[in-house]
Amino acid sequence: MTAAGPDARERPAARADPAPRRVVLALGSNLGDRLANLQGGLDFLRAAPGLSCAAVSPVYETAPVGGPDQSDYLNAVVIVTSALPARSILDRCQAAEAALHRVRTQLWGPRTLDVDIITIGDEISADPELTLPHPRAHQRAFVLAPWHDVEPDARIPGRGGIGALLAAAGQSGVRRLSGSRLGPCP
Ligand code: A4P
Ligand code: MG
Repeated sequence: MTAAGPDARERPAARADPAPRRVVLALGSNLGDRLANLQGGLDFLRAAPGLSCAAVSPVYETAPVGGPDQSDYLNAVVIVTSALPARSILDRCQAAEAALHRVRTQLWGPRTLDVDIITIGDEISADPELTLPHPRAHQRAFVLAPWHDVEPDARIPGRGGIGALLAAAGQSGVRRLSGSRLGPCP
């Protein structure tokens, strides 16, 4: 009997590593040095175990949507691949926010860094701790416009193609910053 023989054949399929999925992350900042905060978030996510950076969008300056009176945001979208379960991906996003000294005082209030998970492959979840796809992303030009720049044919499960969603949302209040870019990624 060889070491790899019967043991290998009997190994249950469930032990196989799950296939990596495409994960779309939306980064936003409207406190402090906004561009440095987005770059810090990207650097943190690139270094996080289990995440591989696949693409990063241009940076947009965007008028705040909802929440209290607050200053304009910089927003960008980062696409990573990961075989991690959704909850572990959320943990890494929240660790990135904490590393950038995010303080939660007010829902939808100003923040040094917000990292929202927009989609994880085709996963659907109604869990308030991690709702997938993100429940408001399909209406938000500050997510759709940067995402569309790097993945024009992408879709939000249950909502449709992001080109049509962006056309419906309109682009008022969002402006691509030609002079500011994040990088590198991958
Ligand atoms: N949570 C549930 N689903 C998710 C998900 N898909 N991704 C939970 C990330 N988190 C998710 O989030 C509150 C809770 O949502 C978390 O505990 C998490 O478990 P939070 O980041 O603590 O608070 P928040 O960001 O103030 O709330 P929320 O509901 O995530 O707000 P949004 O929808 O992110 O809106 N305007 C412009 N121009 N640009 C912006 O980036 N962002 C917001 C925040 C409002 N207006 C904006 C922007
Ligand atoms: Mg958030």
